[in-house]
Amino acid sequence: MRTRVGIVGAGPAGLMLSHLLHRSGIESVIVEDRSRAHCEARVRAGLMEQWAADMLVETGVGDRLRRESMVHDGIYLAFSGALHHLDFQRLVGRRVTIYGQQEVVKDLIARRLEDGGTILFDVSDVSLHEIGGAAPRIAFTHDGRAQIIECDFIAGCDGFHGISRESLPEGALSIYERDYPFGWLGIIAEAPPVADELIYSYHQRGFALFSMRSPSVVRYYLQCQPDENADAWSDQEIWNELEARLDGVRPLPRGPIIEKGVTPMRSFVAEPMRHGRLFLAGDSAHIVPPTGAKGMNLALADVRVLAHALTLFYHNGDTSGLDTYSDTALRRVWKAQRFSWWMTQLLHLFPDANVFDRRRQIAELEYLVGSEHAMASLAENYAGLPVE
Ligand code: FAS
Ligand code: PHB
Repeated sequence: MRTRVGIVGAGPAGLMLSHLLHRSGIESVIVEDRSRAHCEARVRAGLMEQWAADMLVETGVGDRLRRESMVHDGIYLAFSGALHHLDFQRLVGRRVTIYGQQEVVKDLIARRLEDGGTILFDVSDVSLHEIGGAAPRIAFTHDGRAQIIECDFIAGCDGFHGISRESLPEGALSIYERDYPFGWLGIIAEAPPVADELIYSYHQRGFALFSMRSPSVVRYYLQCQPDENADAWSDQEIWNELEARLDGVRPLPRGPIIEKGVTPMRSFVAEPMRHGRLFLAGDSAHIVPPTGAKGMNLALADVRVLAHALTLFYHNGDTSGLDTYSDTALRRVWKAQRFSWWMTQLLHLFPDANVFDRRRQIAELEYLVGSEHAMASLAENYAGLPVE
């Protein structure tokens, strides 16, 4: 097979890149090692920065988002038994959108296929070749047959555990990382929301987060051990613990828990994000702890820059965008890394923390909800810094 841009991975990064390239008349092929059903059912992100939701609408894949998403003016912080609202709309004139990542994936897959795009699901044995040369290739097996995609460029959008980053030679990458001594036990439940917007709770029993997916489906997270066994928790125990940590909030409306799982917490950046004809985008190059709700938004920001760079190249023979892609993407990545680390260290209990650290966290939260400037800084980072 021959195409212009070979894309590995049908997550938000790969699908949005293929969609944006199509709008510029640039052909691409996506290879994905899971089934369509699996990609469309995978529960992940839930919060979109304003520019990201606007991009879906402006590029013609926002009809369902507009009908079914929830737009929030801000978030709540809960600590010391009280709830504090941060009004992003008032503070920085921006809002956030609640729309499940799997809904974004569903909309993009449907649109790519409607537009005649090629997405090969259920591939295996994917490997990359000649990424340093003029004619990179993607080798893989599909329908039991070995196949090759010859292309001009490869976009590695295959997530943290993908093969793109792994396919780089020893020493090609500088790695910056921090693992956190805790994880998140996340649930999806069929129950009405306990509040009209998200609640981030600092509590001496550990962090808790209330989020939602619709007026009848809620998402909660509990700080837990990094190797916590989600199945060891009964639904009752989860609801009781959530109620304890979300004190200051009215009793939680309970309902059947339909999905639960534990997410590790890490900060990770691999630099540079370009190697010859291979461009890394999204979780294949960087991971943030989900406390700042930045993961999917960063993936979309990367491919917005990459699509623009490839359009400059194919339309004007101008390589400046490709040559500056890594630096441009990493400027936003590091700001999101700082914000996500800051939200994580502010709201979680660290095993080695002492009473001084706990009082300092409370003092920082009290400063935050008492200062317009501090709230505005959180608001602009959370709702999304301006895209370049
Ligand atoms: P993805 O991992 O989504 O997609 C990569 C794709 O590549 C997958 O479909 C995978 O199957 C495929 N693939 C992997 N290896 C392959 C191979 N060898 N060959 C072919 N295909 C391959 N982010 C937020 O912004 N807000 C949140 O609220 C939020 N909550 C989160 C909650 C949880 C529980 C988790 C785990 C993450 C959360 N994130 C959140 C982060 C998350 O959304 C990621 O940042 C996002 O999925 C990144 O998108 P991609 O880079 O496209 O990678
Ligand atoms: C979610 O809705 O899944 C969600 C929201 C905010 C976060 C993390 C996850 O910080």
